[in-house]
Amino acid sequence: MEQYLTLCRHIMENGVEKGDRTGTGTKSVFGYQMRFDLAEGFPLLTTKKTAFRLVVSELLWFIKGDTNVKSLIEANNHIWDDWAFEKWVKSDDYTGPDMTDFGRRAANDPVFKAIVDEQMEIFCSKIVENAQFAADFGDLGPVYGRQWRSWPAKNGETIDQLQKVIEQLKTNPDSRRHIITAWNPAEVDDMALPPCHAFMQFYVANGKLSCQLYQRSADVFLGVPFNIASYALLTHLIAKECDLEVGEFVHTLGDAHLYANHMEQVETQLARTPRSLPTLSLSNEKESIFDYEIEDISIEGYDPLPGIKAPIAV
Ligand code: UFP
Repeated sequence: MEQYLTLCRHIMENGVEKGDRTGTGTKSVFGYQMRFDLAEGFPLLTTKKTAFRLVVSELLWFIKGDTNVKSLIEANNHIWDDWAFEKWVKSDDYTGPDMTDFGRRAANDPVFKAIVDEQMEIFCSKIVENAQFAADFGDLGPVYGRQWRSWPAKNGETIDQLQKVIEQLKTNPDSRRHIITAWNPAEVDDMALPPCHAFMQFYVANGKLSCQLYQRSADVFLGVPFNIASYALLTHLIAKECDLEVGEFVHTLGDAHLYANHMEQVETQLARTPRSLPTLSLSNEKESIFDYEIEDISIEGYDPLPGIKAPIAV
């Protein structure tokens, strides 16, 4: 995972200071590419403990076409909570303490953070216990799952991009049209967060499946380690279904940034030495990518350095 540390160093040294939507401030570069040979091991960051179980439950959630945080919360995955929570606290149904700009305020104020945490707990219990509340406030809009599996087409029909790509990889591997796009201009405004990992292409050569991702916006400290692992896993799952070996994951970034409040954490990480990569273990019983459950996917030989906490910019 030297590639990842090189990216962090590159932004530290060459990034320009740039304002951003969240008001946090970033150091940013535009246009950057990393390549990971998936045969060399599974690219899960070793210089910081990265929660692979969250990668798995989120990816399976995308693959199933789900866009509601309910099933993620039930899998004890809270990475999308903030975006659903934001919708709730901005609605007329919300009657608790003022949550304006809660992400940034919580990052700077531990007393306020405790109040946010309390409201978040209430929110998560309501999502799990109350189906109507989950329908009203758990859905993130037409995000990844919807675009991958049921992109709205003409006459009310939908396009299953993932299924189509898998079929094409099996029947016409040389095609240069193995594309899945989550960036749907007609629906971007209805999404809780417009897709960051927006456009992917698959490629088959010498019996190996490679994947390239275009990520328009990359929170390099918090988001990117997850994004790398997620697409590496997706490539493995599709390769297995198509009877191919894994090739490379090519990660192309648009606005690649380090948030101003992640700098110390990045320095900590850069002072660490990467360890050997883990390997992925997949259940042999699943025929199709659509049949996987969380327990079918695990990582072996993962011995990372300790986790490093950092505030997320909402
Ligand atoms: N972000 C990622 N990876 C993701 C994801 C979000 O890095 O998978 F969902 C970060 C990028 C950016 C923020 O810092 O979230 C999205 O903000 P914006 O829409 O303004 O680019």
